[in-house]
Amino acid sequence: MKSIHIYALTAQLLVFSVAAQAAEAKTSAEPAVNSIGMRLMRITAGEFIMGSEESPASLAKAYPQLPAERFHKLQDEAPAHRVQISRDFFIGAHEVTVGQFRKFVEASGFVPESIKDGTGGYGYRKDYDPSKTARGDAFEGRDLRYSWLNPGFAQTDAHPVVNITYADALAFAQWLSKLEGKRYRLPTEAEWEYAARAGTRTRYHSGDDPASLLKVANVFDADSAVNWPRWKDMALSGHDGYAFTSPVGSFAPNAWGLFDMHGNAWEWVSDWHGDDYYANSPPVDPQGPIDGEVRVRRGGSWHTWPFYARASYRNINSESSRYTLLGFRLVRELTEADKP
Ligand SMILES: [Ca+2]
Ligand SMILES: [Ca+2]
Repeated sequence: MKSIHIYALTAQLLVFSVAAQAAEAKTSAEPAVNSIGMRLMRITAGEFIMGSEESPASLAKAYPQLPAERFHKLQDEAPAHRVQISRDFFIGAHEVTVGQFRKFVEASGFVPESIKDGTGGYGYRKDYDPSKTARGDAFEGRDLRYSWLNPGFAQTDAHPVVNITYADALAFAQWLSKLEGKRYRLPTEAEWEYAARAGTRTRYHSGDDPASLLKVANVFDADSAVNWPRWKDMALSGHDGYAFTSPVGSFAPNAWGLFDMHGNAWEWVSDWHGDDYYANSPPVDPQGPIDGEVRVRRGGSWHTWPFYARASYRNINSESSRYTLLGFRLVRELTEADKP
């Protein structure tokens, strides 16, 4: 009897230890640090459920501030479908920072698109009133006074760079690839969501409750609402401490060591957007439609209402968009030296 009991206990411990190893294997505990000080986490290949099929009624209950019809316009998040990421990859633990982008511009002489095309970027100005403009936009622009160097509020080199176009992000990745002899690129939309979820199925990696964002994300909260009182009802209740962008890594990371996957800056991914793409996408390493009109951005921002910061939410921009809320993070592909 005793020996059977011991056997059962041993088997149980074995199961536990295999499970623990599998969870740990998703990411190395320590980030790799590259030649410009960018911290990268290794993400292990695996499977996940991409997208969401949450019912409009369930969403309406969680986000009572929004009009109910809003929840019937999320068809591009469905169907929720199994996706396999077939290869390990590294991804930035943080959004690309102002300091990192500055190194790129200084070393390469690159002129970002908002400056090159002579139309400028967007920015915050205290006495700018959206209701007095034709577009009703929350920010002033385009205007040459605004660019990655100036979104109208103070940023240090540790803040996420914004006012970045798709081409700007690609140029940064190309420069860094050449500098290191390794391939850097934007994440695919599937890689981004896989990394953001870090094994979770909930609205946020912090759970389903929008209030859980306070610990993990810089979003449109009571601090931001002071500057846009007309949208104060949409703000996350409580104070996350930042009315504008926050230094990257100011909040708790997800289970795979990634910071600001919700909030701070929206992040470009490489995919074109397709409204019905999830119904037809390949199950292994989907790359997005082969062409399209607009690219996808993910994760929400410091000016984004909690509903739009969900892990499954897909937002779009034309490639030449540059905005006070829009930045990026990079993936680095594995080299021979990285392979186990
Ligand atoms: Ca905030
Ligand atoms: Ca972000």
